[in-house]
Amino acid sequence: MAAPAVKDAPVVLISDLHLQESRPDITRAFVDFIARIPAACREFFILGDLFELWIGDDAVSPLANEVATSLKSLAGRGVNIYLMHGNRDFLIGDEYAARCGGKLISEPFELEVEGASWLLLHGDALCTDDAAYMEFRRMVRNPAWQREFLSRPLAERQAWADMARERSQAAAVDKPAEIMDVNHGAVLELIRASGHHRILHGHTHRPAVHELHDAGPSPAEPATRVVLGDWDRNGWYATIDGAEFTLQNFPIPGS
Ligand code: LP5
Ligand code: MN
Repeated sequence: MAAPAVKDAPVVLISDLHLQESRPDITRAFVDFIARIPAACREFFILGDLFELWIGDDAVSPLANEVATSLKSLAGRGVNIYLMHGNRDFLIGDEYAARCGGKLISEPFELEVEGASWLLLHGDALCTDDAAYMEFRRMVRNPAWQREFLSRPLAERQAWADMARERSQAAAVDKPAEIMDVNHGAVLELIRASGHHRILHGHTHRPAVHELHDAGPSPAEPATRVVLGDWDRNGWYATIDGAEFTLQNFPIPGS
């Protein structure tokens, strides 16, 4: 069956592909998706967790090469590519972004499009009820910690990353589901402090469009929180075209 067309829009956004050697079906779906991005697209955002794990740009792999080649071809079609860090691939550096023909952006990123403005994030920073994660995040997002980590041999970095994954998976078993979602107060505070009434993020793997009646510019105009889905059985993306936005998904063949 032919893959569905990717919706025509000047801005296309994805997140949470968690690309890894053990899921070649998702890598294929990604490469195919990139090839199908319509000519109308001017800006393509990857809002974190493109990779399942990233231990440094010097960890070359066929997967990293294939992804870079695919994105570089999109850049060659005149599309601006923006990469944001996720909680799995926050060690992606400028060198790999350049190999993809893209640019690293920090969060929250203000996206101004004709007719609307959006605040883009990975989403993990809003999960403030997860105290253990917040502590882990503070440690690994510290530039000094990252410099020290990246100075270690690749095999040692891989061992630390595997250990962190195991510990994270074990911790998830005991965490109530609400803790692993965004904290509503943190969302309201972000909206208040930024002045943006439209936010879009991934991370939680709970794709949805939320209307926030307690945070809009007026009671009649709710704020909007769009959550991208992770790529597993389906691939997810959002589009923005002026004041219009959509959240789309399509089946991943062989998943
Ligand atoms: O991504 P997901 O959904 O599985 O879980 C996240 C949070 N977990 C993480 C950790 C990552 O999964 C694994 C780390 C990737 C690192 C790549 C680079 C190498 C770094 C090496 C680090 C030593 O992001 C999870 C959240 C969940 O999202 C939902 O929001 O709950 O948070 C945790 O599980 C945190 C744990 O509760 C506590 C931390 C465990 C890791 C301990 C490492 C200890 C290292 C000590 C060094 C002195
Ligand atoms: Mn994530």
